[in-house]
Amino acid sequence: LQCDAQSAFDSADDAESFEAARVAFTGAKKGRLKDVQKQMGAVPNEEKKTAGLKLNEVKSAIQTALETAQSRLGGGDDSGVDPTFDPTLPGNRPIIGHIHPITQTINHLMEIMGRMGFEAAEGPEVEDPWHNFVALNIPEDHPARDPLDNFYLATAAAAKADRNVEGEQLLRSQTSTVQIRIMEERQPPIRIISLGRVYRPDQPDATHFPMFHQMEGLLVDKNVTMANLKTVLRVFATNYLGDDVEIRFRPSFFPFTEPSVEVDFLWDGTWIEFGGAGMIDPNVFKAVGYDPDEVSGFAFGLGVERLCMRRHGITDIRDLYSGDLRFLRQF
Ligand code: FA5
Repeated sequence: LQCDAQSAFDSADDAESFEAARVAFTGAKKGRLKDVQKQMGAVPNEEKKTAGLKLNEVKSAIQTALETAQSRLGGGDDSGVDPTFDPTLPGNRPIIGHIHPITQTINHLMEIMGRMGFEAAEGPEVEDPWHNFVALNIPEDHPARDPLDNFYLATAAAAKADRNVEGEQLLRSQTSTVQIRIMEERQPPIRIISLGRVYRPDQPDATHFPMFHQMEGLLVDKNVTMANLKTVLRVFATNYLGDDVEIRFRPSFFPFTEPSVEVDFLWDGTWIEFGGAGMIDPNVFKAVGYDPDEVSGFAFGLGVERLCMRRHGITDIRDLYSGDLRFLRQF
């Protein structure tokens, strides 16, 4: 038995043959050592001592052969620990991902506006023409409703004809829709912001993308003036872009504000538009059931991507949506 075991362990050259030898000789149930042990009962009393000593000798010789084979094959002890494992080396950092720069920007903007008392509100991305246009004083024949400037949801007939036509619903083209939804639900005073995605069939370039985010602001109360609007936008811009940011207001036109302005910041010597704003048009107040002689207010809609780009020195909006981790990991 001892000779058989010795040669079996000596000739074991991989984990499989080692395991076969281990089971054959030292296996708890069918191992040959076990068989011999079982036969000890039949040994006459006077020979028991000698036989016992011999058995122990064989057992320890087999155990030695087993351990020699085990360490030769690299198993070391059988604690399951890889002998090449060095617990003092630094570990591999698990890849857990991180928050997208636009989401980080949204959280930052909410925090700044929150300090000025603006509460965050939300509205749906699939809208009806009432909230996206009509209540915002954009009549049926207005060019802003053109199918070429909006993503209308296909009606069955339009889909069949493969045409994008003005239909029941569309992907909202601006967050100004949320102004209407909030005013329909609540009474003044109101002070909210709404941050979310909007969609326009714009040709992508360094400053345009067909899906982007806006931060809408709405404040309605008594005796609100254009000076209040300009102060809020200035305080916001210096908080987010730094005390030395230069911003300017240009006269403009939006159907839902009167007067209206466009707001620009200076970036490396060039004025870049980052939003539109103005005093709420009386027709909008009427559409939501407010009395324009009783209340006044302002609204603004800012491009979130452009703010994020200016703060972080990103020169192409498309980088934000390329999904390139080498770019995204920098934020
Ligand atoms: C509006 O969308 C108005 N709703 C803003 C407004 C709100 C005016 C409340 C008055 C009162 P405009 O179309 O200019 O305005 O868009 C606002 C900003 O969105 C732009 O200044 C720009 O920063 C951003 N923007 C517009 N189109 C794109 C685009 N394709 N990609 C990225 N950003 C865009």
